[in-house]
Amino acid sequence: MMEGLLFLGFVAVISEAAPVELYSRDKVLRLKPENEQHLQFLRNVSLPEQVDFWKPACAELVTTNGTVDIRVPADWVAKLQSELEKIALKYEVLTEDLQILIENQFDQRSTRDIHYNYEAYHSWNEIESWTARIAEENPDLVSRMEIGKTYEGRSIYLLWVGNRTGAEKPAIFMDCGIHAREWISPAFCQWFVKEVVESYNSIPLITTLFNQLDFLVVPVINVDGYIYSWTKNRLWRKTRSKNPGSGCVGTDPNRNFDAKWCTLGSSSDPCSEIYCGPHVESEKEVIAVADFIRNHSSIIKAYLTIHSYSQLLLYPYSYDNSLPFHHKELDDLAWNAVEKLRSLYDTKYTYGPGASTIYIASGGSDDWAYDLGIKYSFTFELRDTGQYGFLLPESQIKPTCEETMLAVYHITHYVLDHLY
Ligand code: 0X9
Ligand code: ZN
Ligand code: ZN
Repeated sequence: MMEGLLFLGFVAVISEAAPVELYSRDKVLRLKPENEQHLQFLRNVSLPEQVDFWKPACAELVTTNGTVDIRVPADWVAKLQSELEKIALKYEVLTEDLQILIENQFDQRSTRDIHYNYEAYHSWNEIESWTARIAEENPDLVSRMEIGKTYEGRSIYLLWVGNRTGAEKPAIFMDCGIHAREWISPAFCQWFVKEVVESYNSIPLITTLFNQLDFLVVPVINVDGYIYSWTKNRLWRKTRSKNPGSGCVGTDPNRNFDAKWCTLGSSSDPCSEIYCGPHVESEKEVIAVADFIRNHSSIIKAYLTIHSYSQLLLYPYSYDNSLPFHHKELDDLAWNAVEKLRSLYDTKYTYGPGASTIYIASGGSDDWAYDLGIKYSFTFELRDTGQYGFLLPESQIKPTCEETMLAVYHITHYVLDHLY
């Protein structure tokens, strides 16, 4: 049976081709707006419709204190470059040909070994069968449950990881794959579960840890979007729900939570990358996660949500500039966590409240979880800082996951020492 499963997995892998050529000769530019005129330009019609914002995800979120990464369609590059020069808006070219970068990522996918390969990105089929297998192979430590279905009817799984002591234990909730194109995120959730399972049996410290708490891990929330990013458009972000009366598809799940929903830093335009949806929790994927957390809020002591890219560790609030009641404690904890992370490969993270560290954006899961009463609520933005962006090469999966583990373990130990 096992052999059969693995073989099927293999067949599925080799039949996966790179998505259609949407991005031939498109460039990714990093802009450095320095004044109001620059911001005006970026928010303005002088940008072609098809330009998309990588970081931040939308023109409305651009500020003067940061940089902006945008994708520019091939036939617009020359025109845009001359306009940028006219107003002296400085930029650098991050990517010369986006399609080549995308195709390289598909071509260079490492070959599977007989065991599961944690240093490769995996399709949803592979991840789904992995969730079944890891639970099957570790019946004492991992159980899989379905917490809901996606818009297109697929299962959203949660892995309940922890030694069954019989007693009710505090838990840390972690989700990955809210945004479809951030592939390193599901890869981290898989790495995390693997690491925990392996070290449970070999490292006494970890054994003790798992007698005291559980991890609740959702490897991919936005399954429909994730599949779409594998098959149709590598840079898809949102869900795949249809918007009545609009040709544009999808809602940004991280603008759809009940946290000052659809106010600042989100859009009511279904065509926007940061569309908040028709109402709070309109997305089945968001309901699934929010319902699960509400139903287990007495045991969930920390909420971690994994995104990419930018190398940030964010705590509330993002919905406005106010600071959470526990901001001093969260700030210290974040500082220590990024120090641990940096100790391995010297990867530098910035940390702080979302609004002042990245941008104001309402309707996010971290703010919602915090306001529900989960004190330790963090958003991770994993590697890199823009060289590859969402197209982080597979060769960076291992170091990224290893260093991130240190931060997550640090938070875990802290939470255990500060139960509330
Ligand atoms: O904008 C987001 O949703 C996150 N960045 S990403 O590039 N991965 O899309 C940041 C989320 C920070 N938290 C909130 N805005 N609540
Ligand atoms: Zn609805
Ligand atoms: Zn994201």
